[in-house]
Amino acid sequence: MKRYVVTGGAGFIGSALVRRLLEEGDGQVTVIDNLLTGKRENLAEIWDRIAFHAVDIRDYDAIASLLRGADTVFHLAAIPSVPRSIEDPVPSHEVNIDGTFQVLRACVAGGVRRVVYAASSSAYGDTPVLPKVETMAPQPLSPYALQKLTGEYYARVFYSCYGLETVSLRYFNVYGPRQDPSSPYSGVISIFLRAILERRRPTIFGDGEQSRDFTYVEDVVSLTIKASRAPNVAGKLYNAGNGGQYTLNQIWRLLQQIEGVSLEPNYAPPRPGDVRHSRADITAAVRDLSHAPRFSLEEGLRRTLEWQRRTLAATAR
Ligand code: UD2
Repeated sequence: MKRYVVTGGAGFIGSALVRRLLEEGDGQVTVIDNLLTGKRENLAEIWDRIAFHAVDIRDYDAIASLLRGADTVFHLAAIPSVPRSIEDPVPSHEVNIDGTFQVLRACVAGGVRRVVYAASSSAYGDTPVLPKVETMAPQPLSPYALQKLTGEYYARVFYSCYGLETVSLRYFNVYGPRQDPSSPYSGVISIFLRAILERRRPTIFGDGEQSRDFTYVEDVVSLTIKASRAPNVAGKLYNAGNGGQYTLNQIWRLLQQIEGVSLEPNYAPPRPGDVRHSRADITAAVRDLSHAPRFSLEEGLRRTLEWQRRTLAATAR
């Protein structure tokens, strides 16, 4: 039986991927996660169906034995967040760059068939043209953006130099159930949803007219699995976005409508390293990977809101 390894599999996106791999049922699933930002509870009801290892990807010896002989390694382990990488750059540098290097090296040594690497849309920075196409020159604006870009370059070089099949997917602002709203470094949608449910005013950094291609987690998971199977994509890079573009002000207005409340946001100075506008050109992913995003922003927001409502109610009990 095939074996899949998901690094960062106890995280928000990783645990959604693990669930989907189990649903598809054609292989065993090993999860590697140091539980720094990941959580065991993200895997609660599937815990007995996976092999879980609380291991850090910077520990080569520990990961090498776990990656050996795997069919596919989905490398999602990372320390996310642009502001976190600015305020505390050492851990994110070590995990996102050194950790990725160790994963790739262990995959070569262990004869892994393919690695799918979770890259980031932040690589584009503020290049003026929208939508962002993979052929554009990257322009990282933060340590986090640079680190994730370095991971892409490493992935490509491990294909050209060692023949390891790698595919990089630039995830575009992924949101959905299990995204933790409690940290200031969390994705903005999770923070906004918690605020609206608690009837609090959110803080918007800047004028709120910055825009993002918010992508629902299940669409990213589908694409990630497609990237692990598609022919003739080794060494390549694809945008993993929805193709849409919403400002933060639009998102907050929409949430107020859905919940039937009126709450004026607090506006604060823009964050350093912040990108102004982001939207994916998904032509290449549609063509080569049969990418087909299914979730509109409204639908994704409603699902995520319901998950947060249930979680809040459960913790209040
Ligand atoms: C970047 C990447 C994204 C992913 C993510 C991982 C871009 C365009 N996107 O997301 O693909 O790799 O990093 O962390 O680079 N904000 C508020 N109020 C808050 C929180 C955030 O106004 O309480 C703003 C923030 O200043 C930014 C926007 O919301 O303008 C989105 O911030 P985010 O942290 O959700 O994600 P972002 O775009 O840095």
